[in-house]
Parts: sequence; C-alpha cells; structure tokens
Amino acid sequence: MPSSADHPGIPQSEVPLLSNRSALTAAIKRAAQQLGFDAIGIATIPAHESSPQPSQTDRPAPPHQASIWYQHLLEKLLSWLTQGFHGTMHWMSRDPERRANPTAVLPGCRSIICVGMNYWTDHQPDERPGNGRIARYAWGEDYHRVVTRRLKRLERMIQTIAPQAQTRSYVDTGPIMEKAWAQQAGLGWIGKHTNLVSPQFGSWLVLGEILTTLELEPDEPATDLCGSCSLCLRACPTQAFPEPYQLDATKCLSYLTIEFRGTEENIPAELRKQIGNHIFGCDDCLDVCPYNVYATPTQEPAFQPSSLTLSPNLAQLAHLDEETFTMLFRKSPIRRAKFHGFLRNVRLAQRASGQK
Ligand code: B12
Ligand code: SF4
Ligand code: SF4
Repeated sequence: MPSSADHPGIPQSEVPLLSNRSALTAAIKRAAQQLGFDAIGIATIPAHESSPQPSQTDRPAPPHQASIWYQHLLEKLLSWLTQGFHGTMHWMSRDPERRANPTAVLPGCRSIICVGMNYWTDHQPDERPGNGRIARYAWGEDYHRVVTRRLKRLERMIQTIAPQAQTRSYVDTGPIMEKAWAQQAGLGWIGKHTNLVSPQFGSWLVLGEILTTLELEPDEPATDLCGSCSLCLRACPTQAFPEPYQLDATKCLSYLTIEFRGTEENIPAELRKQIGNHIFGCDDCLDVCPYNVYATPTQEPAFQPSSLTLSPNLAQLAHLDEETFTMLFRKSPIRRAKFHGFLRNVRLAQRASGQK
C-alpha cells in the first residue's frame, strides 16, 4: 500500500481513493506545490471535444466538432508556419493539427495540469569585455531534466489515487502549445514578446504539463495585462517582432544561437552584427518587462548559476574541444546548440568585442 511519504501533500487517508472532482484537483495541486512547482493551474477540455480529432484520420473535422479554441490555436500556428517564421525548425511544422489539439496526443484528454518553475536568481551576468552572455534559463541544470523528474513523480501519485486515469507529461518534449495552455490554466498571459508573463514571477517561468483523462476543476484563464506597454518590442536588437504577439524566429538571437545549425556565413550579415555578446539564447525582451518587479529569487538549487555560466570567458571557451564541451555541459541546456554551434557563437562574440 502506498504511503503518504511517497505522495507529498496527500494525507494517508486520501491516498488510494479520491474520486470527487474538487478533492482530486486540490490533492493534485497540493502535491505539485510540495514537489517544488511555483505555479500550478488546470485547463480543461469539454467532453464532446475529447475524442481523437482530424490528425488521426487525415480527414478534416466537421465544423461542429472542431472547437473554437483548437481552431484558434491552429490558425495561429498555421499563420506562423506559412510565413516561414519557424526557419529551420522543421519539427515545428510536422502535423500542426496534432500540436494544436491535445486530444490527438492523448485520446480522451479532459484536463491539462500546467506547471511553471521560477528560474530567476538575483545574480547579474558579468558582461565585462571579453565575456559572453548566456540566457538565464541556461545558468543551471537543464529545466527539461528538473521539471520532468517532478512531473514523473506527480504522474505516479495521480495514478495511485486515480488508477483509471491516463496521463502523459511533457516539458517542451511533445507537440503541445505550452504557453497557450498555461494561459488557459491561469498561470499568466502571453505577452507582446510572445512569452508567458506571470503576474507573480514576471518573465521567468519555465513550463511543463500533464495531459490526463481525469476530469478536474478548471482555473480561470489569465487576462492580458500588457496594455499600452511596448518595452519588449523596442528592446529587441534585431526587430524580430513583425507585430506585437508575433515573433519571426529567423531573426531572433535565441533561434540563431541555439537552434540554427548553419555556419557564420549562413547568418545574414545584418543579424550577425547584432549577436554581440549573446553566446547562448537571449533575454533582452524578457529583461525589460515591468512585471519582473514581482520576481523573487528561486529556491531551486538546480537553477543556480556557476561561474562558467555567469561570466563565460570568450578566449577560454574558444579553445574548448568537443570532449570538454560535452563533459562541461552534459546536464545543461547549452548542449542543445551542439559543439560547432556554440563555438560559432563564441567566435562571433569575439569578433563583436574586437578580440578577433
Ligand atoms: C519554438 C520555440 C522557440 C522558438 C520560437 C519562439 C516562439 N515565440 O514561438 C525560439 C527558438 C525563437 C525560442 C526562443 C525562446 N524560448 Co522557446 N519555445 C519554443 C517552443 C518549442 C514552441 C513555441 C511555439 O509553439 N511557437 C509557435 C507559435 C505559433 O506560437 P507562439 O510563440 O505562442 O506565438 C503565437 C502566440 O503569441 C499567439 N498568441 C498571441 N496571443 C495569444 C493568445 C492566446 C490565448 C493564444 C492561444 C495565442 C496567442 O500568436 C502568435 C502567433 O504568431 C516552446 C515549447 C512548447 N512546446 O510550447 C518553447 C518555449 C516557448 N520557449 C521558452 C523559452 C524560455 C524561450 C526563451 C526565453 C529562451 C531564451 N532566453 O533564449 C526564448 C524567448 C524568445 C521569444 N521572445 O519568444 C519557454 C517559455 C516560457 C514562458 N514563460 O513563456 C517555452 C514554453 C519552453 C518551456 N517549456 O518552458 N523558443
Ligand atoms: S529573445 Fe532577443 S532577439 Fe529574440 S525576440 Fe527577444 S530580444 Fe529579440
Ligand atoms: S514588456 Fe510590456 S508589452 Fe512586453 S510582455 Fe511585458 S508588459 Fe507586455
């Protein structure tokens, strides 16, 4: 018999059988909080929409079946893709209908448990000449690892208290539009810089979610509080926002320094010049958001920076060999750029700082 020690936040008496919707929702939220998630919310899917939808049959869904919400998501995604804003991220254009529709990912999905982890620390990047800059989300251990570990524990707990439930967890690891569902679940709103802004943590949440067949109690969707502000749009060094709430990733330094696999010469000259000291990711639009005043330092040890990520010395990094790169960044999101991409970024930053 499982003990409550295996399932933080749940009294022993509740462990095996929680069938009541609100008790189940409360127990899951309590457990998620105890597992270290900073933001937790539930988005739900009405029953008549929770059967598998078009992408499984390749036939368009009759209009009465296709929910307005999926259509909304699908339209946003298709418009982004047809404008080519995904660049070389071809995986983003694979089966957009599935990406827009969680019931195609988990047939019978009724609820999405959305979680966020605060990764803000009160350290400042050391941007003295000769150093590169690494985006905050990559200062510590890879959030995919940190969030996935906890979501797996939460999934196990859910399966114990509701054995009939099917669950599937993702942390940027599946075809889910995570920001849109987090907004529906009340974690924050999609800001003009296209990231989720939390009224409690500002720009600094990473997201994850559990899709489940359980019927849970939904939270209120969050309201957009951007108003007339446009600080993030003006802060972008490459004018990567064709309009508010829309990002042309091909111009974004985050894309160019993390996802883009080409050589220096494959990066258009006008963008190459703007890379500056960004050697992995970019926080420029996130940094200026006024809602960051509410950010408090994370208590999560895994997200604390090292001297390497806080003040990365370009001259030293330029001499890395592949084996050392792999060893240094084996638990870090920086692996994503791959050795050749990371060294390309370092060389560009050296050139921008007049070192080469
Ligand atoms: C592809 C991707 C990227 C691409 C493209 C970014 C983008 N904006 O699409 C690149 C490589 C550039 C990138 C960069 C970053 N990323 Co990224 N990325 C993703 C990924 C895998 C998919 C995003 C996606 O679906 N894009 C497709 C377009 C269509 O969606 P969209 O951006 O949401 O844009 C639409 C909405 O804004 C929509 N819209 C406007 N208003 C509303 C309102 C509602 C209700 C809805 C539904 C839609 C909507 O209209 C836009 C259409 O043009 C997600 C993980 C995931 N599976 O969701 C992480 C994710 C978005 N990334 C994340 C992070 C942290 C970053 C960076 C901050 C990293 C960094 N510091 O360098 C930067 C931020 C750059 C920026 N300004 O967005 C986090 C964001 C967390 C948060 N608080 O929002 C995510 C959620 C990963 C995670 N699990 O935590 N990323
Ligand atoms: S991450 Fe940097 S380059 Fe990308 S949109 Fe934001 S400010 Fe612009
Ligand atoms: S900087 Fe201003 S416009 Fe941009 S996300 Fe924050 S509040 Fe919205």
